[in-house]
Amino acid sequence: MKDILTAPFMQEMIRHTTNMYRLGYDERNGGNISLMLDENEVAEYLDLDHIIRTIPTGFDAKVLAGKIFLVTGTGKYFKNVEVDPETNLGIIRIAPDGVTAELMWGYADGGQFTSELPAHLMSHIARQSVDPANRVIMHCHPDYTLAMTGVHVMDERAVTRTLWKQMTESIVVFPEGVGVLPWMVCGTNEIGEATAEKMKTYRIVLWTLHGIYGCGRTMDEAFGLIETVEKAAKLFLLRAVLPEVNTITDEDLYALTVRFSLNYRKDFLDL
Ligand code: 2HA
Ligand code: ZN
Repeated sequence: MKDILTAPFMQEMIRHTTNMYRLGYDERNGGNISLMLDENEVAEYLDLDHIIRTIPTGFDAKVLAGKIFLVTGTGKYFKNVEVDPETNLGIIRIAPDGVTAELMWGYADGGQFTSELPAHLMSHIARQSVDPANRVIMHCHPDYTLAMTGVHVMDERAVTRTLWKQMTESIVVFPEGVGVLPWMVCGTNEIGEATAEKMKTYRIVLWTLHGIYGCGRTMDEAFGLIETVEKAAKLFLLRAVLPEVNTITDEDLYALTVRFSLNYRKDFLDL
């Protein structure tokens, strides 16, 4: 067996949690990430028959039975993942009954996965239905995005248009736009279901006055979506109190969709 701390998926998780903490996206125990792992890859590092203990998932995730995830721990700080991955992260496999998670590694202090596991697993199910290659669900609390959700009309078309018009890259990175949820109690199946529903259409979902969800085939894709939204939200706030002199028009946005062959959200442009 190889040392799991050297596994590429582990290194990637450590790099992202560390980087996101340094960026200020994940204060205290804020944020959570789940990464779907390949069983054959995991088998190089762990005995697949060895289950440390079982933990209730909190809802029926039967369609994910047998799937293995590397997940950040509840109450754990992203800044500490680097120094103690085995306490702050865990590897779980969804049992055949769908309501049990089998702990295969980690949560070494007796802990468990993030309280947002329902939102993660439901989002994985939703993304798998539209993109079987999706492996990552990532949640965090970046400053400018949160500030924007407090001062902007939280309507998907309006928010998307504002983000698209802040900088040229926005529509190229998220041509489908961004999903939006009103303020809701977090850590519940309700917010999980609402997030997953949005994830069928969008790879980014904003939780008003809480944070952002991103997904992707890779950690880079999920993180890249989040940092691009965060940058556009920052530009929106930097420009908010200044007179507008130059703008990106709807015709300009359309020209970008042609140049980059984007499958964009047509009804979000006024042409
Ligand atoms: O894990 O971010 O939404 C802490 C949170 C809950
Ligand atoms: Zn959160």
